[in-house]
Amino acid sequence: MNKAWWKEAVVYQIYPRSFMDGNGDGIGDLKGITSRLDYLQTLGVDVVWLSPVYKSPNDDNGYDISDYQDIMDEFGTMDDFDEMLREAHRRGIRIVMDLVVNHTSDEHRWFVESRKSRENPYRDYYIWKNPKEDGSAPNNWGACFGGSAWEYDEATNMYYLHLFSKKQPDLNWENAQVRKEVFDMMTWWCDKGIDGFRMDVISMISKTPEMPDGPVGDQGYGDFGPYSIHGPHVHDYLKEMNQKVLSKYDLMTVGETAGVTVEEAKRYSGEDGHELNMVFQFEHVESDGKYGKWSDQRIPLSFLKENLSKWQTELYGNAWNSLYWDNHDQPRAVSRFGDDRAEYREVSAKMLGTLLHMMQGTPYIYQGEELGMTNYPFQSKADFRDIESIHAYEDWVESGKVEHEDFWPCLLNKSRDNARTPVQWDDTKNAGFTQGNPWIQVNPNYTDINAKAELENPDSVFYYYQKLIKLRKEYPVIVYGKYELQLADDENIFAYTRTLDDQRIFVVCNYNQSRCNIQIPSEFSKAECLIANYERKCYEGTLELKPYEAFVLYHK
Ligand code: TEU
Ligand code: CA
Repeated sequence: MNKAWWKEAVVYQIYPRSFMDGNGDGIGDLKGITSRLDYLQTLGVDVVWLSPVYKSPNDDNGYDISDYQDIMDEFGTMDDFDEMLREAHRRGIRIVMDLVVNHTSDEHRWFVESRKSRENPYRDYYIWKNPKEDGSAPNNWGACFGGSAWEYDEATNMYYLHLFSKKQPDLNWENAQVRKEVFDMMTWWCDKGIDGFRMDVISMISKTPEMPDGPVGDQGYGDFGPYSIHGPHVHDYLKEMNQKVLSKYDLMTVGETAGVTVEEAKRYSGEDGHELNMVFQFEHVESDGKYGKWSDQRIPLSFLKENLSKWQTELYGNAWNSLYWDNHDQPRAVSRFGDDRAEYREVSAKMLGTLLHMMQGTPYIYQGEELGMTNYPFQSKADFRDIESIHAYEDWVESGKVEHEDFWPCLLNKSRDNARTPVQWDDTKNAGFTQGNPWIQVNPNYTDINAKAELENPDSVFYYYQKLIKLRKEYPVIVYGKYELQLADDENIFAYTRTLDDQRIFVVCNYNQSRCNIQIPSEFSKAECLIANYERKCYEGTLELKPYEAFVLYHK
């Protein structure tokens, strides 16, 4: 297996709107990020993935870009960006940018031109189709944020495609000119000195030209998936991107590839390096739907074990994993996979950190995860800011499909806004995030859960994460070792070994609140304990594991 810096790195995701407000307007910004770089250095992360900071009308919080080479007014200026980049590099932290090129904003000048006339030179930058004979949309596809994926445009009597909101028209990647614009723009950022790209829904850039109807789902719309995910030319386009841009710089690249299978992942991120370094797979976070993606269930251990082990085993030596529990589109890890009740929040957050960080792949920490931040107790629809959550409530409840009582717990459990409440820095007003009015509410538990308190407490989740990161740098077996699931049928324990030459680690995590027994294999009876979330003197023989107990044993 090839060695690479991005295989040894730990990534921290910043959602700028919610990270730190530098000027008191209630919205996180670039100066705010720069002011907290010391904190990230203390944590020990190597890379920051910055969610979009480009010019945007914020229909989808920056994932709708109106100028790829300018900064969103609310986040500051290009000078602020350059300063942040410089200050990050000075601390040995690399910056990976979000690349959102499946679609632009409808306010991007390309689209403003494109919709003017059928003859406009930018017309073919987007995907336009004639109405059906009765005037209806060209096919039955539904958009990710509700409604049809087609929007009628009166000026030219045609529809344009938008897989997300109608303010996010899809770019036409079949047009060589579009690809050239995107590659030039990427080159411009690389020349500025950025260190890589996280590529938004990159698996969707190639559509089957015929665009047939998809199988009809709960909402009455057809699924575009079979004709837009891993479409006919996606690998050609990424190879071209690699050849024309990526291969010329020392970058880290990660594709957001909803719907990816192991086989597809090997194509996107094969060791041969013709496309991307790694991809995000979604199976372990998207398997729990009750109403579409909405659900109120905790993901069962048996599923996690089987699924994560599959990715660990099948990509081994072929492609590289990215490891994550949460991000800006997912609920908080400890609330979803752990237990956020006061008694268990810290131990279960540490257990989840152990389970993930000892696996093979590059770990991603979503802002606040290192503090064990929790989901937000939303009270009513008015508390939501996220376009997806608001539309979901309208489409499921206000339409009369489902009772409020049935849907509400699912929305609470999975809303993207759970991840988007401000980072809790201290116990002063607004958790120290802003002096103004925050754009989204601060979780009321900030008086207990905040960075300042955790930095003062050697047993905090923060220092546990710091140690996990440090261990990865000290023990090559954590980066490169071969994974093997242990105790496959145990109903409480997620255990596995990693092996690199004569080095072995044994990772033990009690996923549940119930106590349970484990027999430590004699091979590990004289082993060293690298990290643990409870104090325990001896790791030999039969142990009774406490709720959410986790530890890692090492020998060589
Ligand atoms: O998300 C892509 C994606 O696949 C979404 O459907 C995601 O699964 C959904 O938000 C979860 O319900 C990316 C970005 O991460 C997201 O923030 C954007 O809204 C979306 O693309 C459009 O750019
Ligand atoms: Ca601000």
